[in-house]
Amino acid sequence: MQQIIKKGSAALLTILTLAFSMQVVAADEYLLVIKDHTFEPAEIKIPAGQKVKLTIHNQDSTPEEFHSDDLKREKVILGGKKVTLSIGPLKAGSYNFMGEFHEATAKGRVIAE
Ligand SMILES: [Cu+2]
Repeated sequence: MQQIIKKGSAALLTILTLAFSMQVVAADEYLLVIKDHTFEPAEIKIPAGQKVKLTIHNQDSTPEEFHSDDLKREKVILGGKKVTLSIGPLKAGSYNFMGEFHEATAKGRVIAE
């Protein structure tokens, strides 16, 4: 009986450890949606001094180019597709980005703090 309990606690510990590491991964990942040639959200806050993943989901049917001189990133995302970029570690500050194919409406910024 006691052995069964021990095995049970080990399994529970494994589940908790797994859940914790998954949460850490999720916290490092940010989602940016392109819809109607705009970015949602237009402002993304990330921790300064830390490398993060930015997943951009283009929900429009036309291609868009995520372009940022500040972040030194440039990536074409086809209609309906997702792309994951890694950004940072960044110094505290504001970093502009835009959709180069729809500059008039597709604008946003990353705030590192
Ligand atoms: Cu460009």
